[in-house]
Amino acid sequence: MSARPLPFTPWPRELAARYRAAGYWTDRPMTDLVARAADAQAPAIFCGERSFSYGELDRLSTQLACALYRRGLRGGDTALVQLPNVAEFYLVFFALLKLGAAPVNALFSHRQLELDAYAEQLRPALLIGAAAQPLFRDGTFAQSLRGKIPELQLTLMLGETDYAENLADLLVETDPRFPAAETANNFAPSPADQVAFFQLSGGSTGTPKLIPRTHNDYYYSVRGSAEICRLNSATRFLCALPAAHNFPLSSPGALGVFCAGGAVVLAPSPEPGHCFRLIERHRVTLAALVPSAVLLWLEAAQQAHARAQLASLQLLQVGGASFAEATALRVPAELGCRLQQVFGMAEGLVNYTRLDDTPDRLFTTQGRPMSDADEVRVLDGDGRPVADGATGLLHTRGPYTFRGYFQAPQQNAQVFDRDGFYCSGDLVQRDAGGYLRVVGRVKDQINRGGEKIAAEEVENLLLGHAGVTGAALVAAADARLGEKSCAFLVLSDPSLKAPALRRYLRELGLADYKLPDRFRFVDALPLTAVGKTDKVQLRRQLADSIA
Ligand code: AMP
Ligand code: DBH
Repeated sequence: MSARPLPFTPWPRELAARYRAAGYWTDRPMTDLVARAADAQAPAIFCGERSFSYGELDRLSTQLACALYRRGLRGGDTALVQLPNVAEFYLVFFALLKLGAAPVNALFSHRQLELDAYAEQLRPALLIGAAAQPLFRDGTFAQSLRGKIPELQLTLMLGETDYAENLADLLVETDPRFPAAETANNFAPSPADQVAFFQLSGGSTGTPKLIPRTHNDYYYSVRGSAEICRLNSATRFLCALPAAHNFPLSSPGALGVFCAGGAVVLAPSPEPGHCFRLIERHRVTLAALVPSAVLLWLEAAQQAHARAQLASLQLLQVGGASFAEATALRVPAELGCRLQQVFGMAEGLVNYTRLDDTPDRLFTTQGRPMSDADEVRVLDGDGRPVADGATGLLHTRGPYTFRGYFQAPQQNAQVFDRDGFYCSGDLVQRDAGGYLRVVGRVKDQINRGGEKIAAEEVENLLLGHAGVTGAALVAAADARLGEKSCAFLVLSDPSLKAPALRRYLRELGLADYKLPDRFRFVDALPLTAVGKTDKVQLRRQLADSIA
């Protein structure tokens, strides 16, 4: 039975042929990562007191795929998944890939609003959540989703609830009428040139966007990244950022580690106390952090005993937000490991400093593209290339950069140029060697310690409040997070105060990290010559008032 393929924007035929001929696209599904592991006995995942070998990862994900199949899930279906940093995240991911069902993995910090938006776009047949997430403590939200999404047939929760089957039970479920080996003959991964799963965009528009990623393109980004980072079977990777995020999933992330036969050590968060203990216990060699978490680690490593816990750590990758040179310099000196800067995006392109780069490049650039086939153009506002070293907008296309957001023709028309290059909205400078420096952005987004906030999404919600007549969300510099958010508001109800507005947003179901850190109440918002909110002026006002 062949599944109905999920819609996505394909690469042009000539480019696809070139990517295949060059060996970037291998036409193999990502399930090979577990189904064809070199050493089935080797450990793949450490999660609390549990560990899983490659063989177990393969067997349990097949078993789960069979249990889902028995419950009616089929290839071509989609799934909305929200799990914390636990082994089940990968078991579910591979189970769904084996079935040919495409998940979107929401971040654990996402709430109703984000999950609703993903569900409305994907129409999932399956919802997997965690009882530990406040949203799923009772069945209200799951039920409301079922009401809105008739396609939703099956809800599973990690942990005990009184309204859904426990995911853990399905992992060990056997049914003599449907042996796993036979059941598994009924399904297969989607073809490698089709959608494997959906990645999340940080976004700059009113609704969060989904990024279709194919087996071919994502698998290549993972393989290429693992090679650049020289991963091998001795690699022990600490996954302390949200497991679903593109960085710890694929740059090279957990999937890169599986590619190399190493092991992933899961941490619930980047909190240094716990992470340092895990590093010591599992002899972790590689970790990935956002800049704000590096500051916490540097602080903690001032203690000699804490610093000693890091002895096995060889490489610290830092990315997701701009990383100050002064902090970068402290990494080798104070954490005793090498630094790698990573500038990536869930849409595709990932840049790395290389392990043998000169200190100048290592500390002052965000690296160069992973692949020789990545095409990067740095253009001025009129679409003309700028000189090396000058600031311009990053445009890119390549073997693992997507060609269109899921069902978003208007947005796609804006962010892709005639040649199919994606404009990320980042302002960069490129040197003669192709190394990029990220110096700013034009997209209407706040990068709060690596967590991206689309200004328009929050502004629209604020404007939905009866007492608000004008709203603009802008970034304010912050020593710890890099940026925090400030909402400039024009009120029709002058009695409105910040706590009530925060409560209002939270009750709408907005993720906490998107709640404005500050509010400023003004008589009117400044306008540009064409009548748009003048955010440049608002940011300047804010900087002046803070200084
Ligand atoms: P997203 O689209 O949510 O995957 O976020 C990707 C964006 O994060 C990029 O377009 C950049 O704006 C930002 N970003 C990622 N890595 C870095 C970095 N190393 N330095 C500065 N900005 C970064
Ligand atoms: O911020 C990002 O989205 C990001 C950062 C580093 C990313 O997607 C990646 C590496 O792959």
